[in-house]
Amino acid sequence: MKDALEDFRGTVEGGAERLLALSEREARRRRGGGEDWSAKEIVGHLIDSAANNHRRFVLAQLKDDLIFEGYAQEDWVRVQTYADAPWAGLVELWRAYNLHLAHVMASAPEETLKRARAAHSLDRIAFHTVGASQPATLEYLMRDYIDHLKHHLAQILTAKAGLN
Ligand code: NI
Repeated sequence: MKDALEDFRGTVEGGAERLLALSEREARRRRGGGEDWSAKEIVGHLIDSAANNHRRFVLAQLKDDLIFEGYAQEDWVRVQTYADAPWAGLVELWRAYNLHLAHVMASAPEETLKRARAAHSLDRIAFHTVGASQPATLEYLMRDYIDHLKHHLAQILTAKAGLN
């Protein structure tokens, strides 16, 4: 987990720098294609993911199972009108929230991270799901959170490269 966290901090710091290079106009532009969130809405979605997983990362250390509710992702983005929020503020919140989550992840004891939990909802809420009949770990949930973040970050940064 230690290596993953070093890499994660680098992704967040480097990602924030590259995101801030987008203009307000670029950040508002809908990308078209299958998923039509703008960069602002994708970062908003990642802030929602951070908030929901923050709770999970703490609660997982206070109970035996890994059973958590999902959340209505599209509705969360719509209700918060991320498209109207200033870009630099969203990126700063995303950066700071994730650096705190890196701290939370680093603070979790190794034996808590690795403990196999038979009862979990990762067959429904994970980015890369775990079958309901297989045990899951908190470390898996944390790594999965990082994979989800990288997936959406790449969507924004790849789209930007394609704009010029
Ligand atoms: Ni997502």
